[in-house]
Amino acid sequence: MEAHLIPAVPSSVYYIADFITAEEEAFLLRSIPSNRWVPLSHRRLQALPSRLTTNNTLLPSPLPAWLEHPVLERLKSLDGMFGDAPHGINHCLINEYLPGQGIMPHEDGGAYHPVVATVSLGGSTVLKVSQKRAADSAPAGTLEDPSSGAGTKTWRILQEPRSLLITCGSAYTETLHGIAEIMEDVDLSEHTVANWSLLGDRQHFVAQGGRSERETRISLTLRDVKKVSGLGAKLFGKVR
Ligand SMILES: O=C(O)CCC(=O)C(=O)O
Repeated sequence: MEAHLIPAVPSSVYYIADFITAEEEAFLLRSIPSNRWVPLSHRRLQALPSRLTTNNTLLPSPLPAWLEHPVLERLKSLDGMFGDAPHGINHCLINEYLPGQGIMPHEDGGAYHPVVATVSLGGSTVLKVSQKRAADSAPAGTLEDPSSGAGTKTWRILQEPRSLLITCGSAYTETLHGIAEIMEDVDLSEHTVANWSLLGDRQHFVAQGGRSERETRISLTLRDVKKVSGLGAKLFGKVR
């Protein structure tokens, strides 16, 4: 995994270009249930196997079979990234962003084991990662954009379709992440993109003059919810 570590960003964020093939991407896009979307004002999402209860507990149910190959299988083979997670991986949040849509800077918080894997499908986007300020150490949830804070360190991570991003360690606990609500990401270069050297197709962005028009993007964010209600923990134990 060391070869995939994004330099300069707080430790540890890994980027793997072409984590899945174009055929696998098409299979995943076909498999996402069309009747489970929850519309939000700026995007839509669905949670598999279900949303967490009010006290951040997951009800007992396995992840759908279509996530097993290639996504879960391949994640399990990544040098024990989820090795310390109590159940392996038991939750997948699916976000869909149309051009111009994004997500406010936030942290994923304490409901999850502090490792998150994001598989990107469809379009490219820039994830903005920023160092939390003291004032951001509030309870987990959606936070105001900290980019106006003087001296706040930020990094840009370009997520190509079919890539995998893994965030853990102090990057999980000490940073916020968000996606700007814009139609096009601009000024993409080795000087402005933290994972430039790890991109699968840098030339594509160079040829576009450092610009990338947003297209519909779907992300699968895979995590381990720490609290599973009693029966579930026994029936659907560690996914390894
Ligand atoms: O779509 C993404 O890449 C980010 C999703 C995200 O921030 C989240 O699910 O908490």
